[in-house]
Amino acid sequence: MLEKIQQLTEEAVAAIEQAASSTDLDLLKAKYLGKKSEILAALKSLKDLSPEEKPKVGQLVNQAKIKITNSLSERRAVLQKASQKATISKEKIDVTLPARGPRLGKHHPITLVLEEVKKIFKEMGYVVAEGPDIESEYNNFEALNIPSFHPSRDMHDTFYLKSGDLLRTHTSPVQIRYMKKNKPPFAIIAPGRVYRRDADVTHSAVFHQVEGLLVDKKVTFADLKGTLSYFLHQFFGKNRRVRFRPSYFPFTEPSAEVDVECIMCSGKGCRVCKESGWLEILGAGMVDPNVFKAVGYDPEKYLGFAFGVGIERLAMLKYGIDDIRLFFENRINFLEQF
Ligand code: 2NL
Repeated sequence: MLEKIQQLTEEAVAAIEQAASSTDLDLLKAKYLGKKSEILAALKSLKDLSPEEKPKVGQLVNQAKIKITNSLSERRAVLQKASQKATISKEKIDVTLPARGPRLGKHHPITLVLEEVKKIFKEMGYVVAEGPDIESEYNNFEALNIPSFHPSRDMHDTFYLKSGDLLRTHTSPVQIRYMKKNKPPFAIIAPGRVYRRDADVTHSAVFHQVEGLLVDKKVTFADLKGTLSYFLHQFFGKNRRVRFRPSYFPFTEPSAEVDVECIMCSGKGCRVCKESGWLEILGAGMVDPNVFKAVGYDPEKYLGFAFGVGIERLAMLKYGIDDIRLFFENRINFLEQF
């Protein structure tokens, strides 16, 4: 009996030292100290032993229980430490790793083109002028020699407010305001939002325009040609051909439209330039004497040239975008490309 207990104890301690997990330890505890264990059975059979054997066996069983219990808690502590160590090394953070970069936003393509156009003209000495989106009928039309029967005065092209004011249809009124407040010589550009009552694949009800105006005592059509050719060469590249065609605007005389060699086919003819090899980019002309009169300038004393350019059109050509609505939908996968 004594030998058997001794042997069980050694067996239990050896098994405990080999245990790989706390579940193993629970099983071993049940096996060696549990209700069905041989050691407990030995304790139960004490009553059948002789008086000399009883204390010896009882003492040994108690010692065995203590040994096994100690061995269990020692092993449990060892295992716990090991698993803690494993968790720590698994979850270790390398603080020397470089930080993740911030998710930077991008400029909207309209902003990029507006800034580029402004930069080119600023380098030529032009000053940026700005004005309100809500304008008077006088500043938007009358002062620009646009008679009341002119089609662009039609309700279908202009957003009118109840007050009789309107949303500016071009940024020309900014220049009217500037002329009323300042004396020549000056050179200004007026960038900003403009509004028209029509919208489709190539027209948006809200779009962006840059107009320019230079007024001085001696200004010629050659100055206009040189300035606009230089601008287009800066914007589209020095090798793009440009051409000036006669045209008509109520606020300029003579007037011209300016074409640039097609960006897509370099003049060969394609879908974008409707097989002509040319793209219409700018409207321009010498300021009409009636406009000078409307702002109180003497048309015998001053001359000037003016021009207007659509920013969406420039951006569509520069980036090869075929639907104007993409500029206003603000889908992240579109905006991320610029
Ligand atoms: C176009 C045509 C143009 C102007 C705008 C202008 C402004 C004043 C006086 C005279 Cl204050 N003219 N602006 C002149 C010619 C053409 O724009 O096709 N724009 C996209």
